[in-house]
Amino acid sequence: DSDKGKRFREGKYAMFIHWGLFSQFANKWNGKTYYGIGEWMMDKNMANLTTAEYAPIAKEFNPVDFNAKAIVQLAKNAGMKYIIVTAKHHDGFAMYDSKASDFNIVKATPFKRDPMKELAKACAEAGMGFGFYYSHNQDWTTPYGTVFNTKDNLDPKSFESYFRHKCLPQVEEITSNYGPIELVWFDTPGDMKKEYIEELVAVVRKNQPNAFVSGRAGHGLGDYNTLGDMEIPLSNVDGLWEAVDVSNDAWGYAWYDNNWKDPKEILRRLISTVARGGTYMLNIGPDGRGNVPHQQQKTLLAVGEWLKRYPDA
Ligand code: FUL
Repeated sequence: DSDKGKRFREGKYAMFIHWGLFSQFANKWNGKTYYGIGEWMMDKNMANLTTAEYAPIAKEFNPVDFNAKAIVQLAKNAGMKYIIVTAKHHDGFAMYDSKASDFNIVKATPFKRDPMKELAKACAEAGMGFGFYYSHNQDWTTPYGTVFNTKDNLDPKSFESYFRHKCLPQVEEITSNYGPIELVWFDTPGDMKKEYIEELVAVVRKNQPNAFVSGRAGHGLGDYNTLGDMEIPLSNVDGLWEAVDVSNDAWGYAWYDNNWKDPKEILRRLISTVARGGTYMLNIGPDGRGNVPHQQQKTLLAVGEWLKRYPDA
């Protein structure tokens, strides 16, 4: 009965935050809207952008409305027990002050603040758990001249370089500089070799002995399993597991996405998950100015009101 993964095991309800450069695009580029998951904006099925086309938007990314305390308060009022936020998604852009890569929010944007520091602090003050999403395998941009891109460049030499100079040092950073964290949510391991993942997991164990590692780290090296994106199981699931879900249709902010689920539907999905022994992590997607869509806040708060009627549940 250790403290390891305690909030995951006992809390059962968490906030997921997808926020990054992609939020500034909001699924639109050069006047055209691309429908789909906005954090995949660079992908060939979306706007199909090169690094040279994608990266300059950093100069416009200035989320002055971002308010860490308000987000933590929202999570708290929603009944959630911890927050997992995108430190770096597949686009390779670090949402924190990274020494390992200048392609980050402090060095590459007019904003210049480290919002992850602010969130970590606000969480600590509010007794809210905190942790990071980190895309370890996919990184579609790199500051080292060559483009590491799992979709069309699987050169082992470039992967090794990306891993040594960016991925591993960044996982050191996010597990060393933000206080105690609940978990590191690695994602989409693809064909990544087991030895690499073992190294990453070792860094998490060394710096954060009480943190969980997500099942999507790969090669069965995580502490629990995550179901498919937006999947709520229709039958029982064994072991420690989690469902990850959205309140509209996507993770990252999309200007047009108003397909909001009714709070009752979210409650049904939350209850189905928890009743089968799982943990439910519900996403919010702040926009390019750092605002959480109004309807997303309303949904979370409505669910939170219902949960307050059952304080011991
Ligand atoms: C996926 C990612 O590729 C999506 O962009 C998103 O982050 C989701 C939670 O995991 O597999």
